[in-house]
Amino acid sequence: MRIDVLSIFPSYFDGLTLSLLGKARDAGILDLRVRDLRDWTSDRHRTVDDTPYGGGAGMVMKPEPWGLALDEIARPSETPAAERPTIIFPSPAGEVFTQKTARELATREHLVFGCGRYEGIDERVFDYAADLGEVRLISLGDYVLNGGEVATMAMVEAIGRLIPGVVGNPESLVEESHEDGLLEYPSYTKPASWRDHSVPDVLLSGNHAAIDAWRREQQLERTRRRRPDLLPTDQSSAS
Ligand code: JFH
Repeated sequence: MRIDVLSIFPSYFDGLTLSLLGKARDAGILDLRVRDLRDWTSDRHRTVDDTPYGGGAGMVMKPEPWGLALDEIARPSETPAAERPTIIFPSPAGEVFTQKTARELATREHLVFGCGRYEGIDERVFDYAADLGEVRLISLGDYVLNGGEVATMAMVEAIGRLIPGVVGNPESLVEESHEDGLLEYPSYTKPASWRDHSVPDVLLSGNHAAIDAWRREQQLERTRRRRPDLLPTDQSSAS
């Protein structure tokens, strides 16, 4: 998979090139390229923002650098049968990113992430990008960040670990693929007693049927308490 990131703060992404995703890159599974949007400016100040038409607070990202960058990065590939890229713009006004989104995006050959700053990007950039590929505006969650970089890092990490050969232990991904939409059961390791807190006896019993039943019960209980929105409602499980 190829992932291009466009940002005015490319050094934000230095952390992504470490550890898990670094291994995928070394193995040639993931080609991650982070580019500075200002490389597509031509004025002395490398300007990427301007005042909003219609007034209002803050600045908006100008379309021209985005257009030139997308022409170079998202243009149709030299490879004849290659897929068009999926072009993702993190946005507080986008569809919410979930594990389902990550699984879907992990099947794509080429992702381009456009990281906005200020109050966002001139709307025409999204229209133009739709001529080059599939455009997705995606929100990391219902809170406002200062720009698209942190959202892009979270998405690249969530997508990257789903690419075959990226996660060290493929068994953990097999387990996730059988996911039931419940929260995880609690995990413990040695010692069996620590600072007056002991590991539940059932986990030391060697009774695997009892362990499976206990874990399932824990998942249900934790989901009911912390994330009741994840449980099927009478409505969604009716008929
Ligand atoms: C981003 C920013 C918009 C104005 C609510 C009402 C008015 C500040 C680019 C993603 C998620 C982001 C995100 C993604 C890209 C950009 C800052 C945008 C407004 C806010 C103020 C610029 C933020 N999940 N949260 N935030 N900003 N809006």
